[in-house]
Amino acid sequence: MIIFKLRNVGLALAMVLTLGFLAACGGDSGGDGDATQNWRFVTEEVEGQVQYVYAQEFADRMYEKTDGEVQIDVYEFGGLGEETDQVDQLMQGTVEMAVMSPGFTGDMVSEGQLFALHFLFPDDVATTQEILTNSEALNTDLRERYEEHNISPLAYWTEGAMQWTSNDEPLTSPEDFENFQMRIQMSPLIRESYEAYGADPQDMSWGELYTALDRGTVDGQENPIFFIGDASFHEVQDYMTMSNHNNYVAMTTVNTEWYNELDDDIRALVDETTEEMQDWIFDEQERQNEEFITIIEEDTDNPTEIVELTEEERQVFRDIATDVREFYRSEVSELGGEILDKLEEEIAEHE
Ligand code: 6CS
Repeated sequence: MIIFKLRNVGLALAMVLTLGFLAACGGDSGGDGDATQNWRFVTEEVEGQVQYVYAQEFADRMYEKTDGEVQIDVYEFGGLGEETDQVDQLMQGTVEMAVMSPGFTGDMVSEGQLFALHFLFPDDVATTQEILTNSEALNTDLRERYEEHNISPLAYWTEGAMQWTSNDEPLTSPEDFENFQMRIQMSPLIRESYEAYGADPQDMSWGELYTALDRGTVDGQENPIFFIGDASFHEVQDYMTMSNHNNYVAMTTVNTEWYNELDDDIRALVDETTEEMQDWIFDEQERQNEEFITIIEEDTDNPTEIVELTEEERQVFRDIATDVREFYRSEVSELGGEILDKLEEEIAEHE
């Protein structure tokens, strides 16, 4: 088990500063005399990748703002298990914070599956980030649905537009998806989205994906460019189709009970930091996605042909994907698509 702990250096200093901080902010130490707060923040990615650096930056900011009172240990993917284990850990409160992909909560929070809908958000990633940050449908209505499961999404943010990878031929039309073994996250609506194109989706953790692509257990997958490059999926795939069919959305989540019981001043700092991080992580994902397109292009040992979909080709997929929204409304949503309706109105205001 690999656990990355941050800022062990300085812990002693933090302990000394703790009493002073608590006096200043009026907080308490739970009456146990141990004033330092140690939180666990688990991510689905490894060191250097977008989710991990998000958690690291978050931890640094909280440490500074509280003069060392709050120390957050950041765990990379695999440190505490796979993605679905991490969802359980957050719900149970074994970890306090998590960066979570809605795709791994699909069986539990049906409404959260709306992020699986292709061509829902604008093509412009910055506009998508603005919607994710300000949407009432997501930040109030969807949050309430997650809170029924003891998960509070404090923010939603993009890790970039997703692209498809494949072998043999690029994915440019629904015909190319006929019987295509598409790796997906565990969400019934992601499955439906790819079945609508004619594919044969298979869910698995990304930890198994490189080997599965290499052995041909699955034929292809979707992810933002930085992740395709950093996880080396391009090494075992011949084509990357620039489909921009969806954004990879991540959520900054906390255990609801734990969060509600936080000292007011500390909770305000968590909220303030979450808000500040929206612009920071947008720039970071952009930087990493730009960096990795060059890395993939220049990797002559593992050549990847990059294919841009035309607007006409995208329109064929968009038409099919639009029908999947009706499936979400009638078969997936427990609210008849109420949250999706509101989100669509908010998106329309931006277009
Ligand atoms: O494909 C996945 O499952 C992984 N992709 C990203 C961009 N982050 C973590 C996630 O588990």
